[in-house]
Amino acid sequence: MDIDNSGEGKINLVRAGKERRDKTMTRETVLSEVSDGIATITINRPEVLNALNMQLLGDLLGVIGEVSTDADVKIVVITGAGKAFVAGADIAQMKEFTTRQALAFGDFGHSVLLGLETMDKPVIAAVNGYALGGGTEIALGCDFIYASSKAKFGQPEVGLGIIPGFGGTQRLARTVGMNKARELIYTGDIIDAAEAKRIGLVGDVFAPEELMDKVREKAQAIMTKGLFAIGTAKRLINKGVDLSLDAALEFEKQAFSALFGSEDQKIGMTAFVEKKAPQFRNR
Ligand code: CO8
Repeated sequence: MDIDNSGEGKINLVRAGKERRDKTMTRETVLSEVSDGIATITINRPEVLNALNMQLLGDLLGVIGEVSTDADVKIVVITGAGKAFVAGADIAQMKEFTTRQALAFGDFGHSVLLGLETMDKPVIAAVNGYALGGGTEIALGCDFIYASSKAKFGQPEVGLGIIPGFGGTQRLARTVGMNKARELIYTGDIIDAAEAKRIGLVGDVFAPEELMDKVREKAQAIMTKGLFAIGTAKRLINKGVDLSLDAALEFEKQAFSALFGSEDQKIGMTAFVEKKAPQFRNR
């Protein structure tokens, strides 16, 4: 498929048919392709290992908005062009920031992460190479992470005289525990994919040439389930973590019972009783 890299952010329907719709929603530094219900977002500044500058964050936010509201998109995969996932925020741009500019940059980064977290569709990080600083933080904003055996993770910010500023001090601790997060952030150590899997940062590790196929296989398997229910579970997991257990359990009870008013609950349970595969309608 040809990717429209005009940078105008326009939607280009490449092939439209009853069973299959492929399209690209492309910006200058972020490519997006939708195929068979999966939107693949590729962060695309390979000449600087996909370092995040203001323009890239804006492009990414735009694409996240598009895929989250596109009815053809059921699941989202984020990866990087070239040998890196994202080697962090753009140090050359950040170097001259004032405190106020750094705050605005931080706000922008947090909006991107919240866009991934609050989207009611699963988002999988396919980490193909370096995911350092803001790169690990973007992966942490996804629902889970699969990695190439060549991937490397770390929060090296203290070596630059700053701290992780796109949520790393909070989401890393929530994912791998406070002790491990302190160790990684204080040392700036870079860990490989196997170690990232061992500490629970990464769900699974694949050979580099297999990564995207394996991630799409997992995405296809998830798409056979009730996506309305998955979106509800995502919201509960992400919101519940900041609530008291009592409040979170009440929230779960309400959401659980509300799903009995959905078409998918009738479809899923009827299919089970009739020993058929469910054809969910995601509503
Ligand atoms: N920013 C800008 N440029 C970068 C970055 C970066 N983060 N990473 C790599 N590049 C550039 C290099 O400068 C180089 O450019 P050039 O060819 O013009 O010299 C090009 O990418 C290729 O990089 P290398 O030659 O260094 O490639 P290597 O394979 O030798 O090394 C590394 C790869 C180990 C990944 C190395 O590039 C590196 O250490 N990069 C920086 C990693 C880092 O420190 N990341 C953390 C950045 S800080 C951050 O992410 C904070 C996030 C929150 C901000 C919140 C603000 C409020």
